[in-house]
Amino acid sequence: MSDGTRFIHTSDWQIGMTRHFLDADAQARFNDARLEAIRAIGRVAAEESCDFVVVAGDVFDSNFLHRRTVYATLEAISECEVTFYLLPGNHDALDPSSIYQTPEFGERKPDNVVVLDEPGLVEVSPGVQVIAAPLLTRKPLTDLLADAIAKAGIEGGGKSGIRIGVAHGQLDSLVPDEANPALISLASAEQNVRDGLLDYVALGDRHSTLDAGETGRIWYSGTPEPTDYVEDDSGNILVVELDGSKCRVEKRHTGTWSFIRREFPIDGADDLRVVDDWLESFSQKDRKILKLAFRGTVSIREEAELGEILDRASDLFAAVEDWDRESDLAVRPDDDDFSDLGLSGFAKDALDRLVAEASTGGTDLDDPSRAARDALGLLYRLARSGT
Ligand SMILES: [Mn+2]
Repeated sequence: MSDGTRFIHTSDWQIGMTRHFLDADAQARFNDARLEAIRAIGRVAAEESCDFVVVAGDVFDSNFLHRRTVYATLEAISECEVTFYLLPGNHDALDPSSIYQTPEFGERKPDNVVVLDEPGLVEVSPGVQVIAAPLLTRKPLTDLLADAIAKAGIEGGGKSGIRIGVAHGQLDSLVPDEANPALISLASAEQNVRDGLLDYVALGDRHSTLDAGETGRIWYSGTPEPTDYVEDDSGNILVVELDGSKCRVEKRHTGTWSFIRREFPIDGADDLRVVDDWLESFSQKDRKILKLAFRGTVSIREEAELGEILDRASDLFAAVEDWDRESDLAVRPDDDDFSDLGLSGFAKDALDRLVAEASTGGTDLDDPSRAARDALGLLYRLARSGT
């Protein structure tokens, strides 16, 4: 009988996730990083002499992935020396279309993979049990952790050994949304911990790491590779040690990608240098996804320069997105924007008309002055590249 164990808690691998702002090359690197995370987990498990790994849901981003992706996932796990217990989450629910029931998964499933495909108790190592709460449908209608505990029939009785709850979904304390019947009750999870029915609760669904509630034994691991801008602490796994009455949880950073949002005030050429320096300051740019907003007023010349800076960045970084909602950049033609371009004749006439039109203000997409400013920006870049 065991009174101690060490294991890895991870979740939300989202293998196969696609992001619309990544081009084909960047998407391929993003996919690779998610597979590399599995190998990183295997290395940490070996270093820390972990007994097993629990993946608390959303191993796969979808039930409909190319079999190449399924193969690659299972290959990566098979290279690790511990057993991985995979819980179906909402993205990879154990419904009739489940990826876990496809021939490609079944035929290539290595010996060190166990799918937690039924609610209830599973012995994962001598004296250590998991209470699994798999999603059998994308949108469950009850608190599946509470259901799994009820099904396991452990309430009231004493226990020997160690018991770990594994579930996927939001805690009611985090999403006060009474309309969602599937929220996991934090109060009852904490009560089960205090009563000694559960020694630890491994949760998935939130992509940021979180120590939930007061017990120090109920955690979201977060995703091992970031998936979005809104995550405040993603790219981690947890090494959990349960020993007698003690619980120690150590966060280990595994993420190699980052999502970064940033807003810049722009009011002249110096501010453009700030943007350029900030972009240059990053290492591993090909694993950084940026969303940028600019506020202020620029001349046509400065707008064109900003365009060049961003064009270059978009070929250096994994992606550079426009943060439209937060952007408010007014473009004002200055007389000296075009004086050194040496335009004459009909080009000069067109230039003068565009400048007059552009000066009428208006920022709506269909405003003629905006079209005139865009045309001026293009003229500026074309004329400059021709000189
Ligand atoms: Mn997820």
